[in-house]
Amino acid sequence: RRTAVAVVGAGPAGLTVANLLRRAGIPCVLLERESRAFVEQRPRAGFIEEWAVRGLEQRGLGERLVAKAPQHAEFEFRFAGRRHRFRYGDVTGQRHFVYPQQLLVTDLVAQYTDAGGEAVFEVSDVELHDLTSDSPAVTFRAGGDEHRIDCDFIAGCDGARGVTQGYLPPETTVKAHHDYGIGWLALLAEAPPSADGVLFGIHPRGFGAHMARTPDVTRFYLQTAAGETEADWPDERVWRELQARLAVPDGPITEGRLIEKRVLDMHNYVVEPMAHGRLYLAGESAHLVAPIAAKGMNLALHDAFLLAEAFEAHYAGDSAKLAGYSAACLPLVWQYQEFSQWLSDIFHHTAATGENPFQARIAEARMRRLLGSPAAAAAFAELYIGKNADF
Ligand code: RFL
Repeated sequence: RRTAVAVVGAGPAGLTVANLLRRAGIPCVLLERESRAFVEQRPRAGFIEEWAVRGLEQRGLGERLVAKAPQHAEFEFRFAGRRHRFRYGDVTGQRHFVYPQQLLVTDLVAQYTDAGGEAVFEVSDVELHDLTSDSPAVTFRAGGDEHRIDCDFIAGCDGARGVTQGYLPPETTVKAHHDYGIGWLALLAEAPPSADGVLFGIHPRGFGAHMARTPDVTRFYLQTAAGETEADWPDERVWRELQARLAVPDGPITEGRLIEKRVLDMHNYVVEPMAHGRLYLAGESAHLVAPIAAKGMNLALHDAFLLAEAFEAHYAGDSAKLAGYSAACLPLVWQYQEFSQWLSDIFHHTAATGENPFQARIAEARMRRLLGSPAAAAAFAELYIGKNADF
């Protein structure tokens, strides 16, 4: 069997690439390890930046998202027992769209398959072949049989635990990485939101956050010490810490049944370049950014837009964009990595660590500057809402 582009992974990156290829009339096959039902229910991200929403909309992929997603243009820091409203929409004119990732994935799967796109779910043993030849191939197992697809290109969109990144040769690839040395306990509670949006609690006991998701379900995060697991966090401790870290005199957190409790390992990486031969990586297969600033899915969409455009240009006779694909993606990747790290220093370093308060005082100084200086606030807002400057 032959196609133009084999796309490995049906997350936001792979589904966007596959939809855009389909729309441009470029044949492709989408391969996904999980079932369709599984990917349509996997809860992860929720905040999509306005430029990414408009990018989906302009490409005919954002209609339901724009119609349904609530928009946020402000959040609240809770610091030293007080509320500090931060209205980034006023400064930037842009907003976040709050749309759970599984809804975006559901929309993108439907649009792709309704348009006759070919997808194979529940594949295993994906292997890539002949990447530096003109005709690479993907082999895999599905439905008990072995399959082979010969193609022109492979889009590696299989996320942080996929296989395609492993095909970048170590001699020509650099993997930059950073470990935050802490964890986040990611929680979903069957509880109505306690505020209309995002609350970031900056507290000597560690970071805590609240994110309104739907009228009945709220996401929370708690900073945990390195090595702690879910077993260290019985429900009673979770609620005690959330109430303490997000405390203000007049606003207790509404509690409810915890339906997700998962420690996230807080680390980042970037592989450079994001391509080898006929293989091009997009999304978390190429770069992982811990969910501190809610950047991961936005970057996955950015890559996907650029990769689809580069494939289209190639089939129209111009290969320059494919050659420049990795270099075009990486500047935004590094801006978002840098911003996440800067924010991490504020979020996590106020936690009392041992006897030396140096980092905590630095973090407090940054907080006061952010809240007291309009210039500092504007610079922060620009990065928080994302790609609206040429950096
Ligand atoms: P995905 O979504 O992981 O999709 C990869 C797909 O590839 C499949 N796969 C394979 N398929 C075939 N063969 C193999 N060998 C395969 N191995 C894997 C997987 O099953 C999967 O379907 O990667 P992609 O497309 O790059 O998208 C990245 C985003 O999912 C990710 O960046 C975000 O979820 C990160 N993130 C957030 N990003 C935001 O922009 N805003 C947020 O608010 C936000 N919140 C979050 C988040 C991530 C979280 N977790 C779980 C780490 C909140 C959380 C809790």
